[in-house]
Amino acid sequence: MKHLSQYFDRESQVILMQAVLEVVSLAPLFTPTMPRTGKPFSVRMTNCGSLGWVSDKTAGYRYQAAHPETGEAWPAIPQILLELWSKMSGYPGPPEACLINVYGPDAKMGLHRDEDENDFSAPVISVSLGDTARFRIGGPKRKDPTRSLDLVSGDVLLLDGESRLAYHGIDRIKPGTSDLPRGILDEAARINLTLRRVTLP
Ligand code: MD6
Ligand code: FE
Repeated sequence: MKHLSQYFDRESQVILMQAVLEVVSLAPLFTPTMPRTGKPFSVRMTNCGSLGWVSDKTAGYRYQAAHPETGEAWPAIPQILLELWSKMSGYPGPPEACLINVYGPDAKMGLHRDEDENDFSAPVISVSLGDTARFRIGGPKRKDPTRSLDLVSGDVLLLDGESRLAYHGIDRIKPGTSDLPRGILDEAARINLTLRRVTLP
């Protein structure tokens, strides 16, 4: 795992937030639900890229080319994120999916692995914006010991190699820890962007 503390400066964070707002205006946030139980996530989501990650009660976790509510194609991945991927990924092809997770002050994300992709040789790269989050990461088994770190606005996290399939999650948000303007997303305490390659090149 690579944790690049404050990789994006304030100016770049503002550019990223504006890009997120533009994506959200074209591809509205939706609330995914858990496979089988239909329990709603506490995080709201949208995507950009040729594929987007979605989940619902009947069809479960998957990638698809269309927004689950509007049926429209996802907007393009912003240039600044394509540049991050080409600098950091070491992967011979562009990312296909950028999942946008929007956390309110009480939202969390349970321990999970990013394992819905067909190509695990590509890293998963994330960018955090807004309030600080307590991130937990363990090993390849759910019961492996974990350690925690804070993800601060502007941080980049890269999971590759052994960490690519490690269990991880967000225990809690620390509300009010960032003054980054959220624009129309005024209820958004924190936003996390994850860039992923889904299919083999
Ligand atoms: C989050 N992040 O930071 C949740 N997954 O809100 C993730 O689930 C994640 O940050 C894979 C790689 C990097 C991540
Ligand atoms: Fe993840």
